[in-house]
Amino acid sequence: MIRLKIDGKLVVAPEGTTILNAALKAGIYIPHLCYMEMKDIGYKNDCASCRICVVQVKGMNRLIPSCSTPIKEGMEVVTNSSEVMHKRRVVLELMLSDHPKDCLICGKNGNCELQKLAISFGIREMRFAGKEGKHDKQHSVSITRDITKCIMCRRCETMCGEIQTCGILTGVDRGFDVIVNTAFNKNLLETNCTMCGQCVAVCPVGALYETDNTFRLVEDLMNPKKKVIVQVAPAVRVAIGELFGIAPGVDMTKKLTTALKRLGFDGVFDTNFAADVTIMEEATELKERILANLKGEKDIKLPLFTSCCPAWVRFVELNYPEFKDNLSSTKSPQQIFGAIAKEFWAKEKEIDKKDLVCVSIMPCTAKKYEASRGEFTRDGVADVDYSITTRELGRLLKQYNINLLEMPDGEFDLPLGESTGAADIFGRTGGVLEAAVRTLYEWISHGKLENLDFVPLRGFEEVRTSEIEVEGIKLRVAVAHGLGAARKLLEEIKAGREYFDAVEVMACKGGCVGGGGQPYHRGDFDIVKKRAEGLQEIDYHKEFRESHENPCVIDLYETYLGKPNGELAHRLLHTHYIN
Ligand code: HC1
Ligand code: SF4
Repeated sequence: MIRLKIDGKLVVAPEGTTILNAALKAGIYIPHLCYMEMKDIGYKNDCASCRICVVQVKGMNRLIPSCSTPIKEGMEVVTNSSEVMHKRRVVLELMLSDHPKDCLICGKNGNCELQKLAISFGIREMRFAGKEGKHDKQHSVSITRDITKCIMCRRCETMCGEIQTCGILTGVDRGFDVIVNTAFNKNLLETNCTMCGQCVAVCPVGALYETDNTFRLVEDLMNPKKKVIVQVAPAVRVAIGELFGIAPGVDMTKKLTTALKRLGFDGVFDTNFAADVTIMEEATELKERILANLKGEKDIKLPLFTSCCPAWVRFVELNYPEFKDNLSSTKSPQQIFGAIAKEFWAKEKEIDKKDLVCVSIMPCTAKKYEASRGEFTRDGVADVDYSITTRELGRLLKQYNINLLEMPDGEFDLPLGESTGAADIFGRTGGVLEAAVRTLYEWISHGKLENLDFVPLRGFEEVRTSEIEVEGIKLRVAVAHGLGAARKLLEEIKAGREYFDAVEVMACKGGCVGGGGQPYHRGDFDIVKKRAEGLQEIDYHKEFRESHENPCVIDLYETYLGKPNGELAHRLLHTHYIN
């Protein structure tokens, strides 16, 4: 352990700790901007580019960045001398000198870390005349880039390059024009970007944010010719409360359903219903492939990869096309919901599907892209018209003066609002596979599973593997979260060093609870973990915890769909992949 003094206070911290972390641990706040670290997922951005965190160290004749300087025995650090304060202010003023001043209409207005610093330093004048950048705003269906706002903190570059291993964003140009950009300033959609939105999740300013669909939704809600229905993803319910001051992980389902009805939706449904349907289809696919493989049939594509995460699907399509037939052909719950709503529910209610608007609320930016994919359109009508993120929904509720906390408890509408605990855990890493295994086990054994908790599939190790035995068949399964972890796993499988029957991948760390459209966690991964625990609690308390026990799903198959993966089910609920 190292002993040092920070602002006169004795601090003891392990060797290798930075001054910034030692100070923060000791309750001494040093403002910082570019630095971000999430130990649980191996994310560390300490390029020391912003210099907001400078401090004075006795015996050194210059100020040093506390985020990248390790502590030393006997060090004496001052974090708040007038010299430090003056330098920090100048650094901030220089940063602001070439930063656009359109805060009122910025995508991060109210959430911007630079804005917060400017407020706390009381900046009122621009003393330095900088030159604003030359780049235009660039829209994609999922993410908008306003790169003149880039402050070169490089958090997005670290996230995209080191955690997601996509390497889409990198520092380019010089002087006032320096920014993090795509190669040749290409639109994200023209690159191998997966739309995961993890760069958005860490961007401290308005350089990266979700492409907003709330205006479109308001227009649809006030159009008397339209019926507008909504589905809510599993991970949203344990995070939306954060936007109203509630702790992460608290289940807001009941209040949320009332709030959505007050917004004016004609039907308030649950993506979880469709997640249960996904399991009916995906477990069928998995069972068919495993049994065919055991019979020695040729060219059976195993492992089966889950395909409900659109960023993961795009990652495979663009980087590993040789694995595209390993992806389950079952559509994601978002898309299955849309298909059932437009084909089944609309007919039941005698609504022309052209007049039905299906909106999804997702923790994810890639879901916007998924909804827009051509494969999910029939007769010129999209299954899901568009998706809005948890953050967008929070903004919308506030605009409508709907305080989520004051809402009386409500329920989802039936039948597309009924769900099992297996569907809730879709929103955390490992949950889709656990849900599939619960059903698969009972289908193969024709018995009742005593213990529904497949604990080895849980947790936050980047790759988790397990062996499950059913009726003498040994199944080897794996879970990965984060695209870098997925890449490692794919390389092992490709090289023949690993074999699995089924693999779940979610592009975001922690699964959808850590999605790019969730309330900002500001580098605190415990928030993501608490949301995952919240979903687990919901699962524990559900009346049914296996997808094939969902009474409304059973009814849908009996009265409409027929057999899982049968003719109609296949036509409506399955898809194919490009490349
Ligand atoms: Fe997800 Fe899924 S779990 S992908 O993480 O399979 O976004 O929450 O809605 O579609 O159900 C996201 C979450 C979500 C789908 C489901
Ligand atoms: Fe990289 Fe994901 Fe951002 Fe695309 S959305 S640039 S893949 S982090």
